[in-house]
Amino acid sequence: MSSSKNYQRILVTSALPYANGPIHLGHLAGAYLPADIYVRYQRLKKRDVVYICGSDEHGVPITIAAEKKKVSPQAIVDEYHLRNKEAFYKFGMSFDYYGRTSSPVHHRTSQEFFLKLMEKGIFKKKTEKQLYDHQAGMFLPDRYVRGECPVCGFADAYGDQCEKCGSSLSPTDLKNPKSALTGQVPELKETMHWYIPLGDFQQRVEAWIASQDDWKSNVLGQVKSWLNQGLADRAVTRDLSWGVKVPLPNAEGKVLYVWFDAPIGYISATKEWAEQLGDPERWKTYWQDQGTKLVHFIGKDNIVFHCIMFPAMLMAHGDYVLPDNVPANEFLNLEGSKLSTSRNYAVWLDDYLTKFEVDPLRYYLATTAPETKDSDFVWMEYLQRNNSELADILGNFINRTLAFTEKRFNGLVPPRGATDQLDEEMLKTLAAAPQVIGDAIERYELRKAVTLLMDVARSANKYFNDQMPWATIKEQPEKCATTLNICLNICAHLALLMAPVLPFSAQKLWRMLGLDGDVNEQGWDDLKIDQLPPRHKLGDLYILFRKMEESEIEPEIERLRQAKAQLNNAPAAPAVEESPKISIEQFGQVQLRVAKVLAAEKVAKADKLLQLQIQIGEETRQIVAGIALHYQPEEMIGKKIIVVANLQPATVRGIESNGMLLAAQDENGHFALLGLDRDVEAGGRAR
Ligand code: B3M
Ligand code: ZN
Repeated sequence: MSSSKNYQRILVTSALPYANGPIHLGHLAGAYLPADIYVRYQRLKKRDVVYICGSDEHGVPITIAAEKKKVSPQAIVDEYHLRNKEAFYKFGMSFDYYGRTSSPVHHRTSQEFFLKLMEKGIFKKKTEKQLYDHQAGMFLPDRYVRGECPVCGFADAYGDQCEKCGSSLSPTDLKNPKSALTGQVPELKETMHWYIPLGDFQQRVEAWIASQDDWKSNVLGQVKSWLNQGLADRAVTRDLSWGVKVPLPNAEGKVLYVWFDAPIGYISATKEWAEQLGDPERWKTYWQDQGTKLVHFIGKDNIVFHCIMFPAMLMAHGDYVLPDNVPANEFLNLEGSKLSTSRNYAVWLDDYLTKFEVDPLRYYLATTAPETKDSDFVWMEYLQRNNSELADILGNFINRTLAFTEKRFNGLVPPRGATDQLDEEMLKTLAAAPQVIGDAIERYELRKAVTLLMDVARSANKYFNDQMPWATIKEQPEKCATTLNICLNICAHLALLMAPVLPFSAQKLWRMLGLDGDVNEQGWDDLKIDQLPPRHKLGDLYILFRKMEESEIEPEIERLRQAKAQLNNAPAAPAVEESPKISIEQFGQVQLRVAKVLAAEKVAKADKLLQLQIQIGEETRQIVAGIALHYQPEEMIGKKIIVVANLQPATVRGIESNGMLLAAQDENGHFALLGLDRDVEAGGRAR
């Protein structure tokens, strides 16, 4: 294992997805596929590895989803727990155990954890005023309140977190809070809760973080900025009816905060796994013996909980190991826009699986994993990667090798004779591949690992071309036999090397090579260069990676385009190619000018309109602009904007408008004014 510590076993977790909706590609690319590739590799390395995941079934995200659908929280989690578990397995996620936080073992485990911390005197009990919705008759924790983020000003932040800037918040931090249930402005009411004083752990967490020299910089960056702000008390209980009950008398109506119980879900799921094995104490080795390498795979929005809050809880408890690494990923966008579950702008895994194959998706997601920055899922790229890499490089090499053997050697592995320089080079590349690919996986660099895998297939194709077996078969049959012997053994190696990323195709290839058993149970370093001995009989030949047609993905692209258009509340912007081209002269007829806003006011009875007085050079004029939902009159004054100055005058709501300002719209329909990146006099021409 690359980490300098001497570990004897590995415990891998993927974030427990909320069982309040289906799994989409963003989830897979962040916390699931990377973990699965890592775990599959570790199993092939014959390491003792356990992979844990499960449904997060508590918290406000669940109850809000239930309220929306007008069903009970239990009904919501029952539905999505099963649905997500099934979709994950179809996608090849090789969890050793997929638990759920509604299980009795989990409730007991998190209550015991809470009591232990309480007995150790860790918690502070505080009575504070919290937001209360009289109409709904309940307190409004976490996502039950929305309002303006005090850090970045985002208008629609949640009571527990701002999705825009990532800040972790308390409901009372929000400006202009509104109840997510009734839309009412909440009132303040006193309530008592248990708090973990994270400040008491600041030094220990800091020292622990400082000793992590192999963590990803995006993770360390976030953690350090949290630590720099200073850690505050954080409530670990909530006034809610859904969740793990606070195990104390006089705690009616109080449950554990979901971010207190959910990470303990990793522990309870490991307990259930051990029980299922018939070795109920076994979980302890994984959680309590310092020889365990604990790795949490998560998305970036969960960093603070996995790198500060949960470690502090584990430190406070005292019996547990701390994570060795938290290789959090950034976000995956979709066709250039942010994924959004609530707005149905996503590709859902279970829907994908009804139409397409698993491995091409695993491959494309691995090549575009948002390891160091946000990345983008683009259907056309998915198709190209499938066709030009999986089919044309990897698939092609396998197919030409097997087809040639079938035709010229009756499907029997030919013997290897004397080798030349090209043969030796190829064999050397092949012998080195497990180590270089493995090192990349150990470092959580999966994009790199996949590139290295494809490089082996590229070299193999080049080797095939350079050795020209179709020509040597006539004059140098022995050389031809040697070439094919090597190519076939490359195929056996490729099956193994691709197994972590492409487990289904790897196994198909294993069969096509006439090999028994499961490629996923081989040893990463055990394949011999003569894995396929002379006269070994190959299996039946199939096409491993089918080329896809654009027509197959067009409906998907169209659906997303429409979803985007709906978000904008306007017809879809037509693709640029669809508009007729104009000449530079035609464009020159449009007079674009820099203008300075002198005055601005709202237009009565037209909530979208602002009436602006603008200055263009010496001239002052008036325009009416539909930006009032996004800009306040005060903030417009003094701004330099770009206007179309020679537009025919128009009358809007009885007000004359002499020109038009330019603004762009994002996927949520919000305007951004076009401006200047350095100051230019009002009147200046833009072109
Ligand atoms: N359910 C948040 C999420 O799905 C949360 C993760 C829990 S991991 C212990 O983003
Ligand atoms: Zn914010």
